[in-house]
Amino acid sequence: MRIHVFNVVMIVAFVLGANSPILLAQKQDLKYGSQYQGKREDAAMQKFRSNRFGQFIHWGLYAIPGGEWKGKVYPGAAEWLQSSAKISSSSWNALVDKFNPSKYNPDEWAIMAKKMGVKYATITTKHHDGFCLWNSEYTDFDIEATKYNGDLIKEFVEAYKRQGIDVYFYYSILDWHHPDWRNDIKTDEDSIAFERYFQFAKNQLLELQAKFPEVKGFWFDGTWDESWKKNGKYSYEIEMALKAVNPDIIVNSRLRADDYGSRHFDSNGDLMGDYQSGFERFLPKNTDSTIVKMDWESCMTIPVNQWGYHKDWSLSHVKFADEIIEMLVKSVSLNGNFLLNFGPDGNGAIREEEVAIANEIGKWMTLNSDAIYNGVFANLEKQDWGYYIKNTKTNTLYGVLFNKPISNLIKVKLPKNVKLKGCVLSYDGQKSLQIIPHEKHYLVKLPKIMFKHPVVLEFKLE
Ligand code: LM5
Repeated sequence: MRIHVFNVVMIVAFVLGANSPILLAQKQDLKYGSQYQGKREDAAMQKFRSNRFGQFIHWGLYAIPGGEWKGKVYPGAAEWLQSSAKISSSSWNALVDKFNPSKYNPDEWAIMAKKMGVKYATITTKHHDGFCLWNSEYTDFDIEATKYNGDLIKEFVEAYKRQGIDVYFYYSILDWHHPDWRNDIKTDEDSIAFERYFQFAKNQLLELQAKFPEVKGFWFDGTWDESWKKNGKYSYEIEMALKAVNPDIIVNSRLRADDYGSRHFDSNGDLMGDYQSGFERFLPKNTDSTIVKMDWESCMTIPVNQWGYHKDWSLSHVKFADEIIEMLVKSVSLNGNFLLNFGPDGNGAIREEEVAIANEIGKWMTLNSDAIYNGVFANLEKQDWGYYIKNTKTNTLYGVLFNKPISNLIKVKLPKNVKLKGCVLSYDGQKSLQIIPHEKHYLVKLPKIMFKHPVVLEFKLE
C-alpha cells in the first residue's frame, strides 16, 4: 500500500477529531479532484434532482442467452454471463449474428415508462462485454454488424424524447472486447495500450454526444480496476471533455478517481462528478446525516441481482411493487434519486413481470406523485410509520405511510415553533384526520381500515 504524506496528516487529523484546526486547514491541491464544493445549482442539475424517479435499461448481447449457456443456467447476473460461464470471445462475438430484436418497439417502452412515472431513463450504450448499441465509427462490434436494420440508441432517444423523458447514457469503462483494455498497469506496454484504450473510450463518448446532443448526462460503470484508479487524470479528462461540449452534462461520481486513486470522493473528501452513484442495489441508512447534504442516486434491480434479461426469475426474490415504492420514497426522503432497472429480452420485449410491476407503480404514482417530484428531505425526526418528504415547489409537507400501527395512532414531531393544524389522508378520496396534541409531539388518528398500498398524508402546518 502506498502511504502519502497527505494521508498521514489526514489520519493524525482524524485522531485529533473533526474540530481539529489541522483538519479544517488541510485541503490538498489535487490536479484531478473535485471540481466544486457543495451542490451544483444550475437548471440542468435542478431538473435532474426534481426528476427523482428514473428507468434504467440494461440491454445487449447478453439478453439472447438470458443467463443460460450450453444448457446450463447460471444464477449470477445475466449481463456477466460471458465472464461467469467462461465463454470464449469468439463464441460471444458470434451472438452478434443472432441479435435481431424484431419486437423492439421503443415507443411502447417509452409509453410504459411514462405511465410508470419516470422522468428520465438511462440506457446501456456499452456494457462490460464491449458491444455497442449505437452505430460507432470506432468499432465493428456494434449494432451495425448485426442483422438489425437500424440504430437502437437513436430510436430509443427519439421515442423517449416524444414522451418528454430525459435520456442518459450508461457507458462501461471496463471492456472485455477491446485488446487495449487492462485490469492493471504493470509494464510500459500496459501503459501505452491503456492510453490507446482511453483515447478510444473518449472518442466514443464524444461520438455519442455529437450524435445525440439531447443526452443529459452519462452514467459510468466498470471503473473499479487498478488501471483506472491509477489514471485519475483519464477520468478527469473525460468529465472535462464532455462538459466542454455541453456544460449542462451530468456525470455520476463512479467515473472518477483522483490523483491518488481515491474514487467517488477525492482525497480531500469532496465529491467528484455531480452526484454520488455508489448505491448499487442498496440505499443509505435513514440515520446517514451526510447523505442529505449531497445529490445522489440509488440504482436497483427487481430480482435480487439481475440487470440484463435472465430467463429464470424463480431463482431469487422478485420485489413487490410496494417494496420498490418504499425504496423510491425513502430515496426522495433523503434527497436522492431512484433508478429502477428493466432488462428487455433478446427480441426487444419487456417481460410480463416487469410490465406488471411498472403498471402497479404507475397507478400509485398517478395518485401520489406530488410526494415524489420536487421532493426533498424534510429535516424532521424519522418515525417508524414511514417517511417525511417536503415538496419544494408547493412547500407542502407529506408523510408516506408504510407501517400502520395497531393503535392506528401515528406520531408527528415538529420543531418547537411549528404547529400541526391539520392532516389530510389521500386514499379513496380525501379525508381530514383527527389530531391529538401531546406533550412534545402530536398524534394523528388513522381510520381503522387496512390500506392496500402505501398512503400519503398531507400535514398542514402553521
Ligand atoms: C459493482 C461494484 C463492484 C464490483 C462489481 C459490481 C457489479 N456491478 C456491475 O458490474 C454492474 N453495475 C450495474 C449497474 C450493472 O451494470 C452491473 O452489471
